[in-house]
Amino acid sequence: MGLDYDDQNIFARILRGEIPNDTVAENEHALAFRDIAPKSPSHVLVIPKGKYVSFDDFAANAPVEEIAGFMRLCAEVIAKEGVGLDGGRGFRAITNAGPDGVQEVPHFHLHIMGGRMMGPMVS
Ligand code: IU
Repeated sequence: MGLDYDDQNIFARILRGEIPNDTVAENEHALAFRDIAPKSPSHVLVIPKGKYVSFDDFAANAPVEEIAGFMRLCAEVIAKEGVGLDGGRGFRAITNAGPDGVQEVPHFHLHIMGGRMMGPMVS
């Protein structure tokens, strides 16, 4: 593990089953669930089950099997939501990190958003 991790953050509590979530897909290494305040018709968060604060923490410190499991779950979500380029219209995948990235929840998560044309990337 890398950066200091807050065990009481909301996604840690979701992973422990203390708070319900609207699960889209799950595997050994990651969980995907619908964002509680969706900003697009399809808005899914994919989180690793390990304790990683942010993308840089995950990319630097997660074992490769965890990274692979996480990425494969992202692919499953994209296919399930019908937004992949093999038939769908595409999507945006973003992650916010730290104060400048305006990250609210300090457990690494990837937003996968689709179902509408996205606006400018930075606002
Ligand atoms: P951010 O990348 O950390 O800024 O985004 C956190 C997201 O987590 C944000 O889109 C919230 O709507 C979402 N979320 C959630 O899905 N369930 C929760 O209980 C809480 C936040 I708190």
